[in-house]
Amino acid sequence: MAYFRAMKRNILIHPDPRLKTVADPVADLSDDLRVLADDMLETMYAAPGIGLAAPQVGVLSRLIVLDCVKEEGAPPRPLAMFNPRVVEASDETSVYEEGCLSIPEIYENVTRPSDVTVEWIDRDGMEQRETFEGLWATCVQHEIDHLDGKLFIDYLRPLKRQMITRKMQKLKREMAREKA
Ligand code: K2U
Ligand code: ZN
Repeated sequence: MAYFRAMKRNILIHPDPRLKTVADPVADLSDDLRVLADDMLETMYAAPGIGLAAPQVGVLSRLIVLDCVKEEGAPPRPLAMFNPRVVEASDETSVYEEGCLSIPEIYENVTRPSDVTVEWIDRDGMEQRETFEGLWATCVQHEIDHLDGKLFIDYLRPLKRQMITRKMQKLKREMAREKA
């Protein structure tokens, strides 16, 4: 068993065509994909964030990681989900002020089903099925949206979305100037 050191990855900033692309299903689990999941978890914790999807680090595969444990001192619960899909969603909805590591410093209210049942393949290749509520439900839906090229700003009114996109384009120009 080769041991890999996790390595932080760069997070793509909106607008970027890779963030609007539907990611490909994972055909076979591999050590490379497990390394990617570990790198994504390290990147997520460092951000900090509570979720991250592979397209956000430029990999168009259906893999997300999340750890929405909020209680201080509670043990972390890092989850890696391959080919996750929502199989049931409550009619009841919740509103949460969402952010996104690919759209820095922007927070807007998004309404989503309060509870979702998700099926996925875990890092051992086992089929998993679990029902999430609260922040976990919001986060797993936000991440699965990323796999379908959908960003939380797509739920906002067009004018507001355009304003945010222009703001991100300005930020990217400034970041590029700093690097130059
Ligand atoms: O996908 C991402 O960009 C990671 C988001 C996931 C997320 C956004 C909104 C609501 C739940 C999850 C990052 O975690 S944004 C940072 C953050 C941290 C704590 C709570 C909410 C958002
Ligand atoms: Zn996001």
